[in-house]
Amino acid sequence: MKLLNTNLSPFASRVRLAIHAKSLPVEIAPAGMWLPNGQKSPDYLALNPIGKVPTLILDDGSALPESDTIVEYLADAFPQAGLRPARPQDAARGRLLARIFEQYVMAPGWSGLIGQLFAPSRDEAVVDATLAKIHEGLRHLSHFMTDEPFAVGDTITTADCALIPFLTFQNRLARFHGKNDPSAEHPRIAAYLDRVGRDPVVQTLLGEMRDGLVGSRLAMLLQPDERA
Ligand SMILES: N[C@@H](CCC(=O)N[C@@H](CS)C(=O)NCC(=O)O)C(=O)O
Repeated sequence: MKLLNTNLSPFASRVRLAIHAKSLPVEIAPAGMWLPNGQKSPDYLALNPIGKVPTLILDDGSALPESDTIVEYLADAFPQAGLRPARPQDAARGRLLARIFEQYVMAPGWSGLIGQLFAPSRDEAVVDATLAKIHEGLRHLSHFMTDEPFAVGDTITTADCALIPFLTFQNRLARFHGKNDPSAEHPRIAAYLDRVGRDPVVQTLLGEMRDGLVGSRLAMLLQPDERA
């Protein structure tokens, strides 16, 4: 199996966290280097016409796009790895946490913040309105989070694979716009990020995401002390 990857992508990072945390036998290949012209090349689009990263190439050569689907596939393909909690109610809460983030935080929030990255001048009203939606979604997320070591239980599961890269990337977006980390305003989420940030595998992932930004078109998301 081969993951067509870009390190800075929070979506590809979702899959890499699953691979790293469970030492899954999946080769990680740069989407932009493996194929000429990267993810918009005819070859890549033939595999994944959506043209987004990541894509997982299965052993039979077929292509699986979409980070949530890929992680769920890995959980099914390697059941012994424990990517999905064993108890149905725990597995459901894990899916719920990832879904709340995608549906009620990312969907109403990210296009506004990302669009403003490239705007000739920042529209504060758009940024503030977008952040208000993000905070509403984070309040919903917070409601269903617990004080367990990871999102569900004491090991990394599919929910962490979504929440850790997404929350971290979102904090970078808000910082670029001169705002506080959205996660910092939600104590349960802030405590979660603090806890998981001490895990060596998570540290590796966050380092990869940071390094992936260097020299990229999103390099403006690096903090001044990360640019050296
Ligand atoms: N829903 C997709 C989103 C993937 C996505 O948006 N990837 C970005 C990289 S962070 C991308 O490939 N963007 C290029 C584009 O949209 O043309 C997933 O979960 O995998």
